[in-house]
Amino acid sequence: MTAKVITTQPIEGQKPGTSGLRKKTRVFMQPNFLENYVQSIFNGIGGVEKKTLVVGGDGRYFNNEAIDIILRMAAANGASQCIVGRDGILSTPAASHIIRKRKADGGLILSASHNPGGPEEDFGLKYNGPNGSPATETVTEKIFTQTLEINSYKIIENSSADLNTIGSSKIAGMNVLIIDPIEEYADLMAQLIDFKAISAMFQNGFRMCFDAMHAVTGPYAHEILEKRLGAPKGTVINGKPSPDFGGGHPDPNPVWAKELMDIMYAENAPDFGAASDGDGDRNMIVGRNCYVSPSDSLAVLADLAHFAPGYAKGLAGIARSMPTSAAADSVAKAKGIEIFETPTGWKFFGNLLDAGKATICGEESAGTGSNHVREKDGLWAVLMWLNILAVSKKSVSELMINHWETYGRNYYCRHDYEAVDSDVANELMNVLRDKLSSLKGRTEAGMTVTNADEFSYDDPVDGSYSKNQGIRIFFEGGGRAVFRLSGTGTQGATIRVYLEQLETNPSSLQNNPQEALSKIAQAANILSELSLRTGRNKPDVIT
Ligand code: VG1
Ligand code: CO
Repeated sequence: MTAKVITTQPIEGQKPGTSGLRKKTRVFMQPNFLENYVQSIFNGIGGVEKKTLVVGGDGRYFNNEAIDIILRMAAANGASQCIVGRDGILSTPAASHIIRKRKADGGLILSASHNPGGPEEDFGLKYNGPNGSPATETVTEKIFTQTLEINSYKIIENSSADLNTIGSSKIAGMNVLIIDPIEEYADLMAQLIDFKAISAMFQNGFRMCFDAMHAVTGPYAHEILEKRLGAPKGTVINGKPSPDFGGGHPDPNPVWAKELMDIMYAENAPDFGAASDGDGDRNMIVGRNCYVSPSDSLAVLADLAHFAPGYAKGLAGIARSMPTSAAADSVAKAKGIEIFETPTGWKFFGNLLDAGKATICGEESAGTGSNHVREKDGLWAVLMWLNILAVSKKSVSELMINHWETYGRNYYCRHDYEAVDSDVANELMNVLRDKLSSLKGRTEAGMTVTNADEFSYDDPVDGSYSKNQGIRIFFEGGGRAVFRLSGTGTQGATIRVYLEQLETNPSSLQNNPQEALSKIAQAANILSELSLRTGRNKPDVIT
């Protein structure tokens, strides 16, 4: 078994986005597409000779074929070992944990996350560094440069590893170690979270529904919730990972997790509902008749994290992505700790976590996590909520009302316009960018603009600078609208419009968010000319 050097040439469109490279599965399956990208990752990180890599994915269509290619390429490039999740499956947070715990040199995670899977849907691949964090922009830039210059890749032919059996085998000189990641992940959770308090709560009849959405967290949730915490069998629904996620979008929001929403808003609903996404890093939290917006969830977790043993000493700081609401800022202010505002994407939190500046991080897109790994972590967030519910002995809606009464409520929602013609979307952003300086003082739909800018970020740890990270329009009275183009879509452009309004009047804390935000939505539409330019009168998805 010797390494073959295969001649290739650059393939267009291999620029990593918000979270690695995502494309239609068919594109990834084209000759040399995956091979070029994997070799470019290896080249971009200075080679993999004598290195140990963690490899695994969310089990979507093409997962194991892609792992087979990656292993043969890693062997041909001189890696000493690849650690692979059994059956080729690793949740994203578990992959991050395994990289850190086993001191690997990095990892390759195969997932398009919340995007649907299947031969006609999406596939993705991203590289995480030795700290377990998604590669920073400096590294993804290097990888991208390699994709433009590549002329050959190395691969071992005619060899493959058995991914289904725990233990070691060899591809050429490289060791392939198949592990069961669930134990290791569950043990980590048990260190951070008060499992005893949660078990007691389940024993007292607390009822929960966890929707794994046919995605990667099913086996983890069965193990932790039903086995270790003693929740009744049937607590986890859709718990068997499937290559096309049962034909749905594994995106835990009220639209795609409708089955769970229906359960939680029915008569005799359970006390607590939760869901996670394709690769297990996102979460949705819903109480009985009470959906918790991800930005609010971050704020509550940050506020009450000390209920969990892993955070009993308090937090060093909180970090949130820019479009996430300022609910967490109010908590940070009250606690006298620092709040960091980063561009969208978990890769921007890695440095803050490594430097000990932030303990808890979150994004409005249903991602929350802490310094226990370097990815957002869906099940962790769910367990933190359970811990808080068990210790506080309050319901989700009681906790939310308490929170709003203390800090005010940041009404929040996101409108997504999907599969918009890319030229139209870019033009909309360009025109809006050009008129930012003239918006101040303008009033539309009764909302007066106090400021408008384009967000950029100076990383306080490594000094790197990231520009063009979203257009912000601020309104009198604490309102805000943000415009961004998605960096994870695979078809045309997705325009995301993020709407927020702070409310402190005690009698207005329990209104319908859509109504509370309707004036800002109107003003945002007029100022951006969104309907005019796209011909769309309503968003495809509201979360
Ligand atoms: C989206 C979210 C972002 C998240 C990213 C990856 O990116 O907005 O907050 O970090 O997905 O999440 P974008 O560029 O499409 O807005 V996951 O769970 O899909 O890895
Ligand atoms: Co995800």
